Amino acid sequence: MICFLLSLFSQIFQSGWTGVNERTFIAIKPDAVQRKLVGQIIQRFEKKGFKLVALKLVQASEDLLLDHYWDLRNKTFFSELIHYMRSGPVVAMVWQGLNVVKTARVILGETNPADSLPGTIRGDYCVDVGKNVIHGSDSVQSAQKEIFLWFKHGELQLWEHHSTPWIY
Ligand code: DAT
Ligand code: MG
Repeated sequence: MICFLLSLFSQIFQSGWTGVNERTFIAIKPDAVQRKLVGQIIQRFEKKGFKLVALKLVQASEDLLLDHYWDLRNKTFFSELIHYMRSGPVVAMVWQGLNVVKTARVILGETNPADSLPGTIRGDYCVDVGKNVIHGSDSVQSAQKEIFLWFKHGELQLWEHHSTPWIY
């Protein structure tokens, strides 16, 4: 119990940092994995200057997805969304950097690809809101919850980005 509380505190504390240590949860969805878009999507975050602190290929369980999308449980598309997210592996990632939560949402584009500008991931790679290739946390608080849901404490890497002084 004490170990669990210490682990929980440590996770929340680390992922709750702001400034250059802000973190967000990004998931490349099953359609993008199938369509071989993983490399191009990761490259956009790397080129921007954000730091990758965790990455894994996951076949998400129904329980994990119910927790992840709990706020949407009463939406008409909810069961379709869970089915889609279980249709293949997902690339789960944590990215870190200044304003990463907000900036990642800009990089993603709007929820509906039809509203997403060219140059954004959803604007460039998809057409259907039900297959919109990528997830990004919508707030620092959601990011904390989602990182805790998808990753164990030891799966987040603390490392120094050699180009940090050239980015900040
Ligand atoms: P976002 O993923 O941009 O944060 P969201 O949290 O409102 O958007 O919804 C989660 C996912 O649910 C979204 O990426 C795609 C799906 N979705 C949202 N609105 C939908 C709709 N009207 N029809 C079908 N799927 C929808
Ligand atoms: Mg959302």
